[in-house]
Amino acid sequence: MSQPIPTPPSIPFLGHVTTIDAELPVLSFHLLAKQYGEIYQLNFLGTKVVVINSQELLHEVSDEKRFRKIVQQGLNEVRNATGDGLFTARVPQEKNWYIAHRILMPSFSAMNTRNMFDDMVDVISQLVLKWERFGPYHKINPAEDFTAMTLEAISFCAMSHRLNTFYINGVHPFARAMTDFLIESGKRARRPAIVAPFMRSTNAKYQQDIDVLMSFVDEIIAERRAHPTEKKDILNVMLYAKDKETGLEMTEDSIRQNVLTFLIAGHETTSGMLTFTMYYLLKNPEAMRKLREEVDGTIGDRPMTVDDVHKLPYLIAVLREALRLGPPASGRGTAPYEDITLSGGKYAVEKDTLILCSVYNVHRDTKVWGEDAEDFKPERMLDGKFEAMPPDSWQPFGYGMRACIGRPFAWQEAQITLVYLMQRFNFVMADPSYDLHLKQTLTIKPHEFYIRAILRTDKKGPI
Ligand code: MNH
Repeated sequence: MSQPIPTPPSIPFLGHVTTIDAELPVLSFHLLAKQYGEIYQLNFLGTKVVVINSQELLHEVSDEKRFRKIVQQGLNEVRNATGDGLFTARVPQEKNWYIAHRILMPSFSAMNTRNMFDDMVDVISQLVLKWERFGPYHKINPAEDFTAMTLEAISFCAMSHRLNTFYINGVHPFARAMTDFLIESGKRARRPAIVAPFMRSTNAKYQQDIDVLMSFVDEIIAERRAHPTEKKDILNVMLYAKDKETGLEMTEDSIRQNVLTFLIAGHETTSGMLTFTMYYLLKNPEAMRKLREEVDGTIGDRPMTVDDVHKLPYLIAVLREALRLGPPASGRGTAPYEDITLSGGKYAVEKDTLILCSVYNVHRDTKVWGEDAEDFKPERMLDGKFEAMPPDSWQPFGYGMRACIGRPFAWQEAQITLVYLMQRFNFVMADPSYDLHLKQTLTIKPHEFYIRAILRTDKKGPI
């Protein structure tokens, strides 16, 4: 016999809307997991949500025969701009996903990402130069600067379009509109439908932000149509490639929605990963020292090449461990096609029920990661230990056919960035007493975290 899924007390109509912190849902989900364990059930304005928090349960629902990705809540609102683009498409219903997926997968392969190495270095050098020029007394906001860099990288490497984020004052208008759009998308999902129409100025601002985003996208596409290039970048693939299975090209709308999808999905997450990495390295000087030693020993002063990417096991362990404790995409939604039970018949879940997989919590499952799960220890990702973990213990890039298409891109970009930074700088926290707190939009990243970058005098590094 199945037993009821634990559920916290709730209030009529709103259900658990007020149980979950509006600014930091991830933290509420985490605290509830500490109280209720591996599974609990919530109700948002009448919609049932089952939250799962353990590796065992995540492994159980990581099964494409029985479950598919669900675009719900904040992500559903993101569709107001990205429609049935890759990230927000409803599959299997929306056929554009299959066409775009088949056309674009090869462009994001590890092989093709290697071809973007020089363009990535171009962008990363701009960040390095900025930090060098501002000098050791300048308080750096790494989340902001990494966001500028990752946005520039996806725009330049995938679409050969320079936003020149490093050469304008403050945050780029596109990035600003995107952040506001994502935050408001999240809030909309929590607002009762009868309230929404009365939020006139909020709704007007929301539409304005969407217009800013779309007009940038249209500009990028128009520029390419006006000045065609031979370069086989991702924009050209979107504009001219045919799907081998159907012979169809991507529609104009599908191209716009996917350009925007890449700009959104391609930068928030990667900058979050880099910011978390910087935080955990600064909190763990021994890990920082080992990373520096590896970079000095393997690459030293010479410029990094694309082949170095495979020669830095400690660096990879650092990134994996940072993604474990700070997974920028802290959860994903899935649902069963049929009525099912979980945990060997223990819990019954009706078909189409939204299951929120809390990757943030699974990454802290003491059953698989041990009692020191909260500690940053890259060593647990080394020497085959990572590969020997139970399946789906670590899932920062999602699962199955809906998993991240940009993983090789993000991975290579982060590796080059860390190497370049280690070669040139020593880092300190601007406020040594800083302890991690988070900011959540669609993704999570360290909030109000500042550092200083001090040029190394022991080694020059390549100019
Ligand atoms: Mn990415 C899907 C995490 C970098 C483009 N990405 C996903 C999903 C996760 C994810 C998790 C699955 C979400 C879900 O199940 O609802 N992504 C990341 C992380 C990083 C990242 C942690 C960096 C670190 N992503 C990137 C980059 C790009 C990108 C870089 C683009 C260049 N991601 C996507 C796209 C999808 C996606 C597109 C949707 C794939 C699909 O469903 O077809």
